[in-house]
Amino acid sequence: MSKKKLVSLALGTSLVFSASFTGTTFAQSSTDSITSNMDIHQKLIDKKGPDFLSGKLSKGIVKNEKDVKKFMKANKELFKIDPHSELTLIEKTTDELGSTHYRFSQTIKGVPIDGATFIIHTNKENEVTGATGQLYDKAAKKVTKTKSSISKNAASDLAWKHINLSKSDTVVDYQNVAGPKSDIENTTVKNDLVIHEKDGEFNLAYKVQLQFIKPYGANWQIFVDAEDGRILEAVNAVSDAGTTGYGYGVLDDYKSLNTYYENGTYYLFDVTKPMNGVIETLTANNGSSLPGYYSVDSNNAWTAYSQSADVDAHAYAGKVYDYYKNTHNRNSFDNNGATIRSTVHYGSNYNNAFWNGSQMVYGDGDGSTFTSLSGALDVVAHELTHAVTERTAGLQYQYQSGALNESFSDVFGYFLDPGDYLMGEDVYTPGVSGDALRSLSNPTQYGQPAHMNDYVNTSSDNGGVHTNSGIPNKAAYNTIQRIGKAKAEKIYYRALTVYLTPTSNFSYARAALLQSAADLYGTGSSTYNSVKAAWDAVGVY
Ligand code: ASN
Ligand code: ZN
Ligand code: CA
Repeated sequence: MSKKKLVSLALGTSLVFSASFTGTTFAQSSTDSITSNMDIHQKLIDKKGPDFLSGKLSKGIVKNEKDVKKFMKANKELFKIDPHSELTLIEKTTDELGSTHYRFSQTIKGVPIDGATFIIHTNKENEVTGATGQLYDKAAKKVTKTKSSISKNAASDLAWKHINLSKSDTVVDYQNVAGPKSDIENTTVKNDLVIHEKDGEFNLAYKVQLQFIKPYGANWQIFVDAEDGRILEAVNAVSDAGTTGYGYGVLDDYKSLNTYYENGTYYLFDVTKPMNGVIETLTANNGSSLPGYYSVDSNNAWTAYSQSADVDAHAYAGKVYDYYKNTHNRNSFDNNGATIRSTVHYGSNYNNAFWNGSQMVYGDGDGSTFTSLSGALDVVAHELTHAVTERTAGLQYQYQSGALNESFSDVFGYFLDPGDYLMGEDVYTPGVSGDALRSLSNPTQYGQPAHMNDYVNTSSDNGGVHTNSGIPNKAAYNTIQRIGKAKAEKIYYRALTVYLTPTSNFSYARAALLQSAADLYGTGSSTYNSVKAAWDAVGVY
């Protein structure tokens, strides 16, 4: 990238360089005659001055801070800063070899430049043998303000706001949740006024450090501009806790898993998504209290039979998250990156799965009607879509709006698992092959109506929400058959999130889907006409 320059070193009472530094250089042993027995390594970072310099750099005696600064002043071309006004001694130590290390912070009017630590090393003869670290030669000119305009507290608030959390969100409730817990119980907030450098820009900033373990392990370093409150940079220094494991699902299929390591234990805790929260999987251990306990493993190989429901709930929740994010740019069910929690092994022989308003819950089935319900991607998609519906259309869970609520969950179950038009086939009646819970293509096969003529008037099942969903399901099947999945999913997502409301009925859904088709593909387009025909065919106008 940048050209290599050989730097010649002239030895006198002090060090003088003849070359100017414009590129990253690593030059070994100057060929210059004067430097005969020198071994000089240097690495220069573009325009920032020396980074690492070693060798016998001075002949004179350097015994104290004053001498160090004098030495640096004499080599101003190299160090490029004024040591008297810009260096603050942080620490002076002498090691067992008799070397002394003068550790400085570069400061502008007493405010440290974050990361600008510079160390001068001397040997036991008090000769300078090394100069290491980072100095910013442009800082003194560029930094004009060293008094902040906003308060420290305001900066902390802005930092929390930036990561979409408040301090109270990070307090661990050890009563309810087992696992990842450490002995650090309290969230720590640190806040210091510094000069922040990025890409040659210098800004007076509050360096706010937010350290916590819930909802994910974090050591955030957030630089808040001390003049206008802008976020200059935000980095979470904790990323190494996220790990990748593997396991086998309910159908004994191999799966890679995003897990989390802490204190010798792995958790089904996925921190890899761009969420505000995480994807986490817990187990009720066949009880009925929620959320239960984190699923744990000692070696990140989730291979035990008893872990298969946990493996699938976790992996499939991630798949559904990815689907909504990648296909619809929706970040989790609330579109604000909320934590997706699943609890498996709920109850005993429990033949159901549900979204309870804040998390997903899966039974293991009784082994004949169902096996563990998280073992089916369409079931997981169905349940998580209930959460999406709740936060968007809000379809009331009774009669026609309830049947639409059910239908949208089934339809997105198909979008996630488009190999067939069946729902729940992977976990339904493990002893019988080829059957399912419901079918979009042939609702009547499982006792559902497929046309308004057969609409079931009942007060059970909240007005037949799992029965009459057959009608909009069949309309969805007709639509997908005519226009394909890619267009259909765009239309369905748009209708759900933009047009449908809590009290929408079938007729309204038809209108909402048609409007979405018109928005996306044009009124009267063949796509639009296909949606129309799909609903005509089930008798909904
Ligand atoms: N598994 C069922 C569903 O999601 C639970 C329920 O009746 N809501 O539709
Ligand atoms: Zn449902
Ligand atoms: Ca299916």
